[in-house]
Amino acid sequence: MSWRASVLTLFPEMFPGPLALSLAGRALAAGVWSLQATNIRDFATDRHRTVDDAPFGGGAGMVMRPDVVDAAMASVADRRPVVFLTPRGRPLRQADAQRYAAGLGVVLLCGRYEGIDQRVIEAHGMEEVSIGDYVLSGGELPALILLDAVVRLLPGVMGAAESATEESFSEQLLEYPHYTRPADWHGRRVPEVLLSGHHAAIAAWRRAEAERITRERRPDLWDAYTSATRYSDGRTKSDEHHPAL
Ligand code: 9D3
Repeated sequence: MSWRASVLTLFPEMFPGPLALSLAGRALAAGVWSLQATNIRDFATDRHRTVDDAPFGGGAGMVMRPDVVDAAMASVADRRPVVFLTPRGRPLRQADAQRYAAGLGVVLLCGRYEGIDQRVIEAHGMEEVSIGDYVLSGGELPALILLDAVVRLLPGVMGAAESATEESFSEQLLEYPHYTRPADWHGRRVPEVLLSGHHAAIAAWRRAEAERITRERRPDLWDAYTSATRYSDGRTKSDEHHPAL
């Protein structure tokens, strides 16, 4: 059996969307994974196909009904983890993508409105996941992003060359700058060391640049890196507290 994604959404036409045009789309056509988008509204029971209602306790906005979401869940649920995409979830990490890729697949629940009744979240032991601290209009684009992050990790989706590059310090740091021909573009020269053919010097320059960019842009990643690794000058974080005499 291949890796299976089921998506519960009020906008099933958004799937596979842009994924069909990429690496993930080729893998989908090749049968490496499968995608099933289910319209939650198909599980409403009233004449108007209502999926939401006013919040108990009052307040603005509407809440998705637990009975409708549960019926949609029952139509797909098996032993796969259920991920509810929500702005209040834990931030999605590469480690989560790796964990999902190693399993049978995922059931992705996309919220709309203010949220989903808490009881159905708890009843199904859902993992609540966010893709970052900005406000979107629903969980569908986050679901597509999660799928893109996971599917590229499935066996046979990416070439060995690309997957092999994610190792050692490079996976903990932002990328160093890249250059290609021409060596002089509108008077902007490629850094001389990259033209030198001196492989050790090139590797050292790239690592120093990756460290500089990470320190400037992502103090959170820099802290994690310096707690675990050697700087390009060979010192460690603990050397800062025990300077050489
Ligand atoms: C007034 C409180 N809002 C929370 C910030 C309510 C709300 C806003 C937007 C509830 C849902 C949404 C729609 N967003 C998602 O469903 C969503 C999301 C996001 O907005 N940002 C980052 N990750 C995600 S995952 C799902």
